[in-house]
Amino acid sequence: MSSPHPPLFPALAAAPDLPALRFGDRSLTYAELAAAAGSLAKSIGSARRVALWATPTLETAVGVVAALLAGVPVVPLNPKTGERELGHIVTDSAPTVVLAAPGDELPAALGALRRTDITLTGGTDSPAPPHAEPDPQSPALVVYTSGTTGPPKGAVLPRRAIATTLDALEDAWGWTSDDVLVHGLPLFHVHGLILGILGPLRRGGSVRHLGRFSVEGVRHELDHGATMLFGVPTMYHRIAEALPADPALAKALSGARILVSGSAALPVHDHERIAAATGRRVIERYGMTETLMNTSVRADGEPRAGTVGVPLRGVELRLVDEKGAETTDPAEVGEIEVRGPNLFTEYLNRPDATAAAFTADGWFRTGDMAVLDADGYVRIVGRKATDLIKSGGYKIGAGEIENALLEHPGVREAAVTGEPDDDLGERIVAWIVPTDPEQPPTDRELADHVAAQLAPHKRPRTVRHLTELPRNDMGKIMKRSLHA
Ligand code: MCA
Ligand code: AMP
Repeated sequence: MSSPHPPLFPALAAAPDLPALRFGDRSLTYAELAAAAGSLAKSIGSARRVALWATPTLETAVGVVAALLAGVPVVPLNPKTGERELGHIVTDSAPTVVLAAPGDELPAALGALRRTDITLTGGTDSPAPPHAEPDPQSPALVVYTSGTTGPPKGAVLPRRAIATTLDALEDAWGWTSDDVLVHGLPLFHVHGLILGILGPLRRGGSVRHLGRFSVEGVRHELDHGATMLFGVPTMYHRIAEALPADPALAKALSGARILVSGSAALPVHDHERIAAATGRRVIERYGMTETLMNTSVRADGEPRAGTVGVPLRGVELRLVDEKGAETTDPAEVGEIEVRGPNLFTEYLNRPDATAAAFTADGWFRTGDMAVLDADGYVRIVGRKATDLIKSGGYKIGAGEIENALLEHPGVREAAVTGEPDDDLGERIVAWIVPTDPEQPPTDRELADHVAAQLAPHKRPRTVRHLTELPRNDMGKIMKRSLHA
């Protein structure tokens, strides 16, 4: 079947013998990936939407490529998602099939879906992609992301957004088929899955996934041919902490072509410690689930600590004041708005939220506050909503945690805030008024409750007890006075 649109992954057909994916001691060449994903694509071709049990394994990578080849939108699921959150995502996205590695046990919330095992052998028939490349506007992935209140929303990402963002990063980073990426990011978010798996595959290069992040794993892969590292600031913080006692780590990092950080702000202190020990400057890029990548320091540009670089090719970026007018003085703090082919199309089933996210002329409101250096470098200074917490690179809405805490019988009132944390960037703090002050729930009980309902990374790391929450005359909780 011929198609007027170029394929997302030309290397599947063009570079059969080159390595594509490696997870631990299991790997696939492009020909093997084309065969495995191609045959899976045939078996899911009629599905309306598929869910993907996104463990940090080779199967997840094959599953997402198969769905993309089939032109079936795929919803990556965090396998640690708790009952309530998983129930919401499945009801909201209504997949008909769930893709999982053979032997993976799936929770009851997925029981009604047809299960298709992801196998790594493709059978003997044609390894070529079975379907023509779909329309670039058609949905590729639905990725769930937290807001300040309510359950997570599904951002619908079209194929053109993925192609655009990955090609803009090729331009900014000089990313080629010779690059070998190493990372240990989770595979149910944009950073780990789209940049970290689909990125190398679009370039015809390769990726080695660590299964889970470790400083030792990074050192080993950079010592054995890896050229690029992707990580969230927590990972770079752990690298910076390990460097003084680990000269081999410094040597491995100094040999990398490019070290990239994103998902949250990289503290200047960690940036400088890594630069001092390795002679290499970590490059920061700035993105969002809804927009994919917006800006980056360029590989051939000046790596300026504390900035996220300049707008990527094809991305329009401006700062606006509270009234939505473009700031005339770029040195003044304003909200970042972006426009371009890298953007999502909508929040699934949420026309209200979609409409609220865009201006009348199509700019997306990021909620991130920034200033511009005179030469256009973007400096993010904070977020508009204090109720969005970034912990370990994960975006977490205070409201969803408050709702989960309020369901615990030992909690009468609850407020959730983020506090600075050297390792996580921000740590989740729960302020609670116990139902029975004589017998308050333990911190562990509350953390387990949130982990079981929502996800482990949303659990409070600190719990503080109060006799009442500070409220204004309207009864609204005054979060800013909590920390005071
Ligand atoms: C601990 N655990 C629990 C509990 N306590 N499980 C259940 N109940 C509990 N009460 C488990 C955890 O599940 C985990 O299991 C282990 O204990 C340790 O977890 P944790 O303490 O959370 O680990 P951590 O040290 O906090 O993790 C740091 C991290 C992680 C590795 C940096 O935060 C991470 O992977 N962050 C990446 C986030 C990311 O990719 N964001 C991208 C989205 P186990 O050990 O088995 O796992 S942002 C994005 O995509 C945009 C577009 C962008 O710009 O990039
Ligand atoms: P998410 O919705 O999980 O995709 O997270 C997107 C948010 O992460 C953005 O709106 C920013 O607040 C933050 N973010 C991503 N990259 C960076 C970065 N390099 N520096 C500062 N914040 C970042």
